[in-house]
Amino acid sequence: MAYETIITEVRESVGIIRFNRPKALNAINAKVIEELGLALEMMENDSNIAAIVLTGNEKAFAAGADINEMVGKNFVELHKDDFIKPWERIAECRKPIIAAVAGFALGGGCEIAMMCDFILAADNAKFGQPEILIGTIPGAGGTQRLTRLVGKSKAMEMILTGRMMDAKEAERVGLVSRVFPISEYLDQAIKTGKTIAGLSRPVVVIAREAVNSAYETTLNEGVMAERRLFRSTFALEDRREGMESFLDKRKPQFRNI
Ligand code: DAK
Repeated sequence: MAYETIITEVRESVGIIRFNRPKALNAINAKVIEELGLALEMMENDSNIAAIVLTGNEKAFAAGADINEMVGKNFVELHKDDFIKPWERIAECRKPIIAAVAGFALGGGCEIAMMCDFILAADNAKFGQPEILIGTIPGAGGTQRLTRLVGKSKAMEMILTGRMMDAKEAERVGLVSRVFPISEYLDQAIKTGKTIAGLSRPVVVIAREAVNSAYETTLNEGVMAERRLFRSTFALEDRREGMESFLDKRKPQFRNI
């Protein structure tokens, strides 16, 4: 399918979605969100795809929501249009999704990266929630996800000042899982996607659900949920194959059942 604002590609079992508004540093307008939703839907329904990489270009992952589109909006319109719902689509993705970030990931760009399962960054990446500098606050989960990821002090400082964080700092505080040279970050993200794609798909789904429950529950509830999910892997042939192949000293042949 041809899109206007994104480019999609499939490499083996990894779907790749690139933001493609380079002149506007990949600023995210309604069309981007619409097309991103369609591409995710298509990749979720494609049984050849087991993991997704979401990326931009070397200058920008995305420099935020498109300010041209937001400038004329008023309170009633935002309420009426339910502006937030289509953005949350990324957080609801049913397959593992990796953000591969180079350059600017600001405002809504940073928020979209944080909706992904994890973030791999290039060494030139810059993260920030600069909404305060244009008279507003994060609106796509930034005050919540950034705070959970990096803690109150760092999140509050960034959100109150609009300061950008470089890749090194982002890795140190846990916003980013790994940093690579700019020449490697995308290949590394795709390679990571392929690694995940080579594992048992139902077990990957169960593992994601267990980690994600850490955001929504008390520790005790989360540990109980993990226990139930752990037990559920014992209903899978892939669990038996994984353990037996280890004991047989051979590579597992997962069949996703
Ligand atoms: N929107 C529109 N255009 C943008 C843009 C943006 N966010 N960011 C950059 N551009 C455009 C610039 O206007 C410029 O266009 P031309 O003048 O060439 O036509 C072009 O990209 C290149 O930008 P610069 O000339 O400024 O490039 P520099 O390298 O000098 O600076 C920069 C790069 C990233 C530091 C700077 O462009 C910048 O500060 N950009 C704005 C960053 C920002 O404020 N981002 C936060 C936007 S607010 C919600 C969902 C999401 C959101 C809210 C609610 N709901 C679902 C409820 C999100 C809000 C936001 O993200």
